[in-house]
Amino acid sequence: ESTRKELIELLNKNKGHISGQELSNQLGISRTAVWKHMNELKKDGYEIEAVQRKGYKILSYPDKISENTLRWGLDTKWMGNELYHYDQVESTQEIVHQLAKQGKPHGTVVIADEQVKGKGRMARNWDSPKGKGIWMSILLRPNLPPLQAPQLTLLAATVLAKLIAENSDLNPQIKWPNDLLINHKKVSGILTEMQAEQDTIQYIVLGMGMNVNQGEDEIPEKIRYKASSLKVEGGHDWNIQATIQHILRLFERTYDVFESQGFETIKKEWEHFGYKIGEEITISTMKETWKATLIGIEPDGALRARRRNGREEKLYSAEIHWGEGGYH
Ligand code: BTX
Repeated sequence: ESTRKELIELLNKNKGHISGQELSNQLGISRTAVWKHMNELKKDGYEIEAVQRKGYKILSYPDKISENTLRWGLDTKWMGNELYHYDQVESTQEIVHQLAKQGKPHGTVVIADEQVKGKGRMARNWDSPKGKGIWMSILLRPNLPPLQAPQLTLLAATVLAKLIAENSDLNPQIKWPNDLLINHKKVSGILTEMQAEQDTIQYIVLGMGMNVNQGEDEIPEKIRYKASSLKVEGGHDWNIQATIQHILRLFERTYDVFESQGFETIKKEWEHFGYKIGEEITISTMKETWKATLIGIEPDGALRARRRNGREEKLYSAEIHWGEGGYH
């Protein structure tokens, strides 16, 4: 198992072909053993080219997502340098919390094909069916005061919205603070969990869930009226593996901009995708529910809304809904 992993890594590192002899030297196994491993890889769906006197080269990876396939061609600086993939987990959030406590670095990523106890906010659940979406958590160790942590949620939402807008005709919108909607239905949610001590953030676990290839009947009936997937809205399947890599790249780039220039650039992008900006909605806080017009977000990421009596308020935590019967 570990030889196989090393073998894939060697093949990965090499842009051209790598000879059987070289592989046998580096791995400390016989050339026959190398050859046997190659056959195993082919059986698993790797397409491997063997050229006389030049050696082996991976032409393509199996469809099945794995740590190797995710790392292949991932040209990021810090995002996903440590990357873990699981077939099934309770929640990727919990795994990243554990990894954080073990001291894993900023940019550590955990991805699962399926979550059996996917978490939403406030102990709600997040439906994460096998192989149908992106269920991923990222460990961040930002140098920020805890009060600014919500900016990272907005940043993540902006990244996902940009990704969809750049790769389809769909029109993603961000519902403050953390939902991504297409045609008024939720396709993605973000869960930011913070471990802080007094005025420093120890770490943040940023969870992103995105419904990708569910057909309409694969979305739980209970939430079908308000939830959707990229496939349902766009009419075709997406390559989950490529999309994950794309998110990691775009996230890294956006985060680097955020780190060097502050929230201002992100704020503009967020507002470009902002849902119901300028429209009247209903806001619920712990204390009350009221009608308001959404104005936009503040330089620190808080929501700005205007009451019917004209008074403006700045909100750090609230639920927004609209239409009959509410929504969340
Ligand atoms: P949220 O609390 O805003 O949304 C949860 C609510 O959304 C649920 O109560 C339900 O009504 C609805 N819902 C549940 N599943 C889905 C779904 N697949 N698509 C659309 N609507 C749904 C949003 O919480 C934050 C979700 C974060 C999920 C990621 S996945 C990776 C990481 N691991 C983990 O356990 N959570 C995060």
